[in-house]
Amino acid sequence: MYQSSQKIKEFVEQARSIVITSHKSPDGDSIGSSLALFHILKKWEKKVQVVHPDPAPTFLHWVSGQEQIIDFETKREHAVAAIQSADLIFCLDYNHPSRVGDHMQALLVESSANKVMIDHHLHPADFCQAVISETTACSTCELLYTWIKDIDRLDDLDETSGACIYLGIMTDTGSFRFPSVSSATHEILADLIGRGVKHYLIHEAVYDTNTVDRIKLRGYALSEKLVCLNDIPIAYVSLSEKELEKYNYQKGDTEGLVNQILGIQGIKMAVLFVEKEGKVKISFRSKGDYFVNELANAHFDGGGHAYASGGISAESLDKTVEKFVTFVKDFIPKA
Ligand SMILES: [Mn+2]
Repeated sequence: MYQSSQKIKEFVEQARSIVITSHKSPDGDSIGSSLALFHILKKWEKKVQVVHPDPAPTFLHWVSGQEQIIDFETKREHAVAAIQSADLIFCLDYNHPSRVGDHMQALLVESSANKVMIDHHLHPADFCQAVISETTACSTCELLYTWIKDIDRLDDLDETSGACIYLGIMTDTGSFRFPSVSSATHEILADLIGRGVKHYLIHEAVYDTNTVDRIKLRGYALSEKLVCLNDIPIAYVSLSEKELEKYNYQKGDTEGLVNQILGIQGIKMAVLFVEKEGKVKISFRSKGDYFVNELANAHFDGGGHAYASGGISAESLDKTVEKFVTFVKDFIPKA
């Protein structure tokens, strides 16, 4: 990693116009890493712009610098101009150009700028001149911090950029609970708090943002719609478009609901079916020797990680659930 770190530092020193990009459907790690790097490069008096494929979700609007993100969806001309004039492009929290969406991907691929990847996802594609790709890292923010440390510039991290890094680590680790969290992760967090980061405000800003409708929808889903299958440790919830409307559904309102189902004692696989625009979106979560990506892949046109996958069905909500109940039996590990 040390060699790549130095090379990236040289790229930055030579660059006249830097663009920071990240993947579609921004999350805490993509926004956090992009804006942390943005604040640092500003300190180095670099010309730097952040260009993302689509706008940040409202629960991340508080992040310092968020309003300066140029998103390709609503500020296309500005975004195109920024990418075309860049001589250095950072690709943060993704490792394949397709992750930025068709239109932005074409621009990215055509650009003759040097490209730098900092990422922690599996199977990186070969499209960057300098790469930090560590699939065991808990987040891109952790790798970004390590880069800054490697090039001996930790003194430039302050409360603002530190909060961005804290955000990415917190959201990508389910608040520091996943196996990807190491002692090094906690050392980084301790250092960030030492630099003035108010960790409790970040937790509040991200997690204490429920609307009354959202809480009621989740209450309804869990009290009225939870189904635990007989004799097997699998539970699911299905929600129709009508039910969502009743609670004035907003994008993100069912976020994390599937994890709550997985949190039931003894449950090894949790599934959430949500009817949207005539299709059914499916979220799978699991633990132990239950691997949901195989099921998602075999029957629901999906895939993902072993313990967290997604799928889609063009059949009705009822039919989809019925199909799931039938096929899931083939994916129960033999004792
Ligand atoms: Mn990430």
